Amino acid sequence: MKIGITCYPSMGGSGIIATELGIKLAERGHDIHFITSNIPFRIRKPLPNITFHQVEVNQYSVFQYPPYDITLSTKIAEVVNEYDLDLLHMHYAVPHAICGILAKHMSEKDIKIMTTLHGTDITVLGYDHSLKNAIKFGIEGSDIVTSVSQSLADQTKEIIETDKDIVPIYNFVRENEFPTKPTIPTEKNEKLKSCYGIKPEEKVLIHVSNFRSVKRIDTIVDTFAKVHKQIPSKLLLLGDGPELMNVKKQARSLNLEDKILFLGKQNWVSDFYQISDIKLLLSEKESFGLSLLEAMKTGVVPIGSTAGGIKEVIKHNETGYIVNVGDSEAASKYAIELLTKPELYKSMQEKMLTDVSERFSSELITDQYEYYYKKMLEGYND
Ligand code: GMT
Repeated sequence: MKIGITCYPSMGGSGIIATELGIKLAERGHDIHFITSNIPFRIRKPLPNITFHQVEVNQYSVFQYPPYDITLSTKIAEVVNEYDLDLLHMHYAVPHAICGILAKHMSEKDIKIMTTLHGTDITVLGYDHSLKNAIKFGIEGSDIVTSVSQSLADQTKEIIETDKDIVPIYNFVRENEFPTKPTIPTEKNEKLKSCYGIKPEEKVLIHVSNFRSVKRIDTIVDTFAKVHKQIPSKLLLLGDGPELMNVKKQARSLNLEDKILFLGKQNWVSDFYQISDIKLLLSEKESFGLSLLEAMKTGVVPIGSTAGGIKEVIKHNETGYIVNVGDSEAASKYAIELLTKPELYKSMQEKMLTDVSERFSSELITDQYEYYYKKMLEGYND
């Protein structure tokens, strides 16, 4: 198939999934055309069957706001015609689903459109009155709509007030990108720990995000403060965003500045998971939590919150733990239990690795997308 993919190409999870899916599909022989504002950051080298088409927004001085949406739609229509694409896969409802529909009208082809909803496009932007109707239009005008969890599908129907069928297809990681860490500490991992001033006997907790308020990093720091009182440990915080300064302030007020390592944005997080013991994701909104899956595939046991799709990724008491939003008491209790009972940690880790390979394998998820592409081309939903 000849497939056009549009996504935000920077570091967010939606762009990562769009890119990883494009790579998997290209490996299966499909012709993949990324139509984006930049080369997606996970594409590190030229790959057969992948072409990148850059959307360059006109900065004409009359424009108070550069018209990304219009330029993108025009570019998509051009690529559809030039390469005779079979379908478009738009990631993130705003504005991409709407641009897909606009491009279809501009092109000479009755092209099929799949839209994948990723989370904040619904759970944050869906509450914005100035966008809600446009999101509904994008969803209802797409041939197939998928969401990254059942929870997001349910929330979409409620928030956007639509009866459109929404097919949940979980996120995945490409297995080679997140190798499972060896059970015995390796020289390489010990060296990395020492580079960051982490002593061999110290346990490592990790959180990776865009530091927005929905991530509730305050609860992560509170959890760590409680763990640190009982266990020699460090907390790795990877990422950057609006809450960073508040988190630093909180760390200072708890006298934990030298125990919490603020590592900023990192392109390749896999190495940090290799040296981590526990992954924390305690958000108040989270449609899936791709970073959970990345950690779990590496063998890092997760503690998540009850928000959105996290409950679908972690099986409480089996493959990790789930706590209420804001409950640092419960999160620290579970973390201490895991870090002081190696047998418990090991058995949970084993179940987690099996579950990840069974429910979230890159082959399984790519099969699901391929299945719905084919259905769409056969006229499903006409
Ligand atoms: O976390 C964000 O706000 C970024 C957003 C994105 O577009 O990258 O993440 C959303 O999509 C990811 C990929 O499907 C999901 O794993 C994240 O859970 C989701 N974020 C939220 O729902 C808050």
